[in-house]
Amino acid sequence: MLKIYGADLSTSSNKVRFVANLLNIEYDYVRVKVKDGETRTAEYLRMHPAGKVPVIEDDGFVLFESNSICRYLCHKKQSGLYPQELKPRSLIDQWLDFVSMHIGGAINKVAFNRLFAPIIPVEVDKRSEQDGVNFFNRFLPAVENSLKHHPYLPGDTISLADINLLATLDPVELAKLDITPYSRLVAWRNKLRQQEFYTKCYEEYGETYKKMISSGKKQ
Ligand SMILES: N[C@@H](CCC(=O)N[C@@H](CS)C(=O)NCC(=O)O)C(=O)O
Repeated sequence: MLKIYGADLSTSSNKVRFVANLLNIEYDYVRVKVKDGETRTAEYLRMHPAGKVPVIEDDGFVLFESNSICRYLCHKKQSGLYPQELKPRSLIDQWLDFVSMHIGGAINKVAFNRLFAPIIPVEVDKRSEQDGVNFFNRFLPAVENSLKHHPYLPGDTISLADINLLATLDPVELAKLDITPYSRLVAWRNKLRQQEFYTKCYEEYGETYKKMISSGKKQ
């Protein structure tokens, strides 16, 4: 059976679980305790040379990087989430790259400084935090605009690009980033967050987050 090595606070790990759930792929979820050094063991580093989550192991085949893993799972199931046709697929790639690079990059800067730095603890980098807020405000309108033209990010049907954006946005409330000015994005997100592929995973994830924040510990 497919094994997903991940951590509850990892949006990249949750993205892989969302896709596996959507594709009805059965999996064993292996919770990796990052703070206890489980990603630094020789055994783990053989799977991921930089010691990150997520990683999958599928019948002896090992793969890391969440977007690559999601593409692999879609290929395997020949899923319309990531279709074969050149142009629709390229539009999905475009949004995968844009969201991971620009929106994910912005949220990571803010979330690191507002949520994790005080807990680790390391000094908060105010400049990096502000850069994150500025990039977030600069790049969100591109997504809102795309949702003006069709119900999902690249087109009329749900795609891998939507799942990537959904997972990427998960920490916005905790990081105090405001998405309410983007009404189409908010409606799109609310619709997807009610679906089982998401709720199944988010219930545990949300609980872990709350515990982490209230106990001041990183999981
Ligand atoms: N681009 C990677 C990001 C992987 C990543 O940064 N994972 C984080 C959790 S979201 C991690 O493993 N952090 C622990 C560490 O860097 O030691 C992906 O999408 O898989």
